[in-house]
Amino acid sequence: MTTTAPRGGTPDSAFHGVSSVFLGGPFMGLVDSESGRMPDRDCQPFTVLIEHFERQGLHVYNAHRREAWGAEVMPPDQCTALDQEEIEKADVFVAIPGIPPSPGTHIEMGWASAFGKPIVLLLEEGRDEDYGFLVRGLRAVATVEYVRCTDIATALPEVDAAIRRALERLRTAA
Ligand code: 5HM
Repeated sequence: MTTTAPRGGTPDSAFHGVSSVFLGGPFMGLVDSESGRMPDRDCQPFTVLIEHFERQGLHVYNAHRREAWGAEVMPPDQCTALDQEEIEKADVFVAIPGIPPSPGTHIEMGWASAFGKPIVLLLEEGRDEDYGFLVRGLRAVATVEYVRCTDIATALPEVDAAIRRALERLRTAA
């Protein structure tokens, strides 16, 4: 497996040498069958993270926003190819694996680890047992930092610290 310690990056990014992040998480399971969109409360963790990262000068790859929160869903072949391409391009991978597990996000975690990306996984506080063994054990084979929280909006400093730890681990390993 290769590691891809980020190089370059925009000068104004708050994370040295990092210019982009891919943000994954539960999608189709959250789309309301009547409205055809994710309810606002389920969009909130993504919008909070997207705005937080963009304020820090990062380019954010995110399918939920790209596909209008369910209103403009791409066909499977298209979103799969695009997501894999964007994860390979991104300097950092951040994801919410989800309870219940998001199938697409689990595939993406596999890609991100195989690409050697620094990974931050956002887990629900006190629910470790509800995550798959390979989610909890991903740190054994990849550069993974876990953040456990109940409200992502109040955990943003921890998310940033976890990104920095993952980047540092990858740089020292390179
Ligand atoms: O299986 P689920 O829908 O929860 O998968 C969500 C993940 O797959 C997201 O992180 C997103 O990047 C990707 N995805 C996508 O890009 C998933 C779907 C639908 O499953 C989609 N576009 N239309």
